Amino acid sequence: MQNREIARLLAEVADLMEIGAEDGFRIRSYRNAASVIEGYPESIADIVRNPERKVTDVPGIGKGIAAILKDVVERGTFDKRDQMLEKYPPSALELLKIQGLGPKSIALLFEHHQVGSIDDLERLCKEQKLRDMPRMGAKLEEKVLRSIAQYRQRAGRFLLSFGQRTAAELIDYLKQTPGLEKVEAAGSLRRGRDTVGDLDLLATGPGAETALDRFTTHARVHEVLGRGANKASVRFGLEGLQVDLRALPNESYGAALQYFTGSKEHNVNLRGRALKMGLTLNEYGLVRLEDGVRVAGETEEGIYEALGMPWIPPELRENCGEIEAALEGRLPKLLQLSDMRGDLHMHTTATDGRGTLEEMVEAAQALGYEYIAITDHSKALAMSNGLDETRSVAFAKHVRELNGKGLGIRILSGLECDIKRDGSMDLAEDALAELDIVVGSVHSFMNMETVEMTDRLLRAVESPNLRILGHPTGRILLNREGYPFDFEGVASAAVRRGVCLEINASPERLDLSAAMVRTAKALGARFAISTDSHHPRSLRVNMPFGVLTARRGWLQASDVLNTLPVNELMQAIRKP
Ligand code: DGT
Ligand code: CA
Ligand code: CA
Ligand code: ZN
Repeated sequence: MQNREIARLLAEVADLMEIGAEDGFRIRSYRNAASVIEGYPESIADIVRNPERKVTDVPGIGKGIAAILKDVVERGTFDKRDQMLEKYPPSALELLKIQGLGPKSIALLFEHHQVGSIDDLERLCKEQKLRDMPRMGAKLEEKVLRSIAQYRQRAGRFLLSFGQRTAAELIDYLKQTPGLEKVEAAGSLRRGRDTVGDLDLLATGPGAETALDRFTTHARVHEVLGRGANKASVRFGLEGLQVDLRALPNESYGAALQYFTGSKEHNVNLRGRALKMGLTLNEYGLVRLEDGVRVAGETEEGIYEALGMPWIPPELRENCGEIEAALEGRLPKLLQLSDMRGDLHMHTTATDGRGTLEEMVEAAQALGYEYIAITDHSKALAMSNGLDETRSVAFAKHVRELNGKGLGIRILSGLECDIKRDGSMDLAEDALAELDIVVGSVHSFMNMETVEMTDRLLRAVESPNLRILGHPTGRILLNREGYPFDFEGVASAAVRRGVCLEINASPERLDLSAAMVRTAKALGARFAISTDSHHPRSLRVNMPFGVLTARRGWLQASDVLNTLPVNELMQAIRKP
């Protein structure tokens, strides 16, 4: 069992215990253990099984959790979990994912109405029964109904980062099949969508059919959904992500890659174009209608070429004008990861980061960056030990001294300054003026009405020291919608004020979304792609997600602030 799966079991039981209003101390110890295990570099199951090791040597794992881990490794569950699942159905966990309902409310609903599923909850709201419950009201019914609709939309989808990890694991495994020539992922994963529904793997070579058997017998396959002569579908891992694998002949591999990469809308448009040229396009190839001769199919490039256009990068294949642009020779020269020369949003141990300033600098140097901005939180985030004016000014001075030492990388003193409820900055402007760069972000009071939130952000971009609007919508993928505001209005104000919009590269955020990036670009916006790292390794891990999102938004290197060489960057962010 993988660390991630063990962590999930613990976290789920903690959630159920929360619904059961059990001892907070114990709940916290489960959650802490889950977070330690999830981030632990070695396999916890291996340590538990190894008689020469003690799992209690892992920091944060005590005797109680160690006993649970032994149970989990031996039988896939543990006593407390069995107990909790007797008391509450597993579907109760789903209820926790509905925004607006905390564990206390769920416990109440369970007690009074035996609500065990989302459907039950929906019915209760529609029958207006929530309003009779303690501390609930008609407004909550509305909110819960909205949250349920949103939940259903995202249910069954997974973060791109999770899809990529799973695909990489399976591809590594399948590659060991003798005679397999190629295996790669198509579908939304290849297009770089922020979430994926399922994985679409393609394989070719004489070993491709053997690979199907290897696939369906993988140790983490929970269910084989189907197995045909050249296709198999499975549910993979505890999360139950569906994965399809297709075995293909070499001569139609390119056609299949094109077809299964999608998007569906892109393919429909492309097929229409083919028909006008007297050609038919499907997953087997591109064929001339009059005489049935195959004109392309082995490679994707060959297909696009035969249709009179250059190869279109998968990130653009959403039928948003890319085919027309390709035909007219005006596809953008998309941003690449290697264009990135620095990172402008990260945290350290001074607030809620896990790496010291030195460790972050080292990680950035390993990436060959010219500069990084350290942007810890400001004082409004008291729980994260955010910086006040005094600490912030001292930090700016410290960074000036560090840069005097010739580190080979420029450190920018920065701050992720909270945007307060009224749109003013959390720290006084004269303190902010001491810093090289200020990222302004909303972290609180996200439930404002559209007009108020718009005013708040419009005021924020007027701050003379603000350079970047951080994670502009506040969304958390598969979890929380962004707050509502007039995006075009705020983006236009940002353009006028020379404030960049962040593409937050954390795979849970990807905020702005690709669609918003494209809208803002049309308004003349400039962007910063930043990892929001809370750990040194995130500098490397997150950036590709930000770049993918930018590419999906049609961005070129010139649209992005942190592709600039250090001198030009310092010019671009200088004080008026
Ligand atoms: P997902 O899995 O929901 O994140 O999104 P996709 O784009 O991976 O969609 P999926 O897995 O249903 O199908 C993969 C690709 O296969 C899709 O992007 C285009 C192609 N495809 C699937 N079904 C159809 C179809 O009915 N018509 C056409 N033209 N293409 C299809
Ligand atoms: Ca898919
Ligand atoms: Ca699929
Ligand atoms: Zn933030």
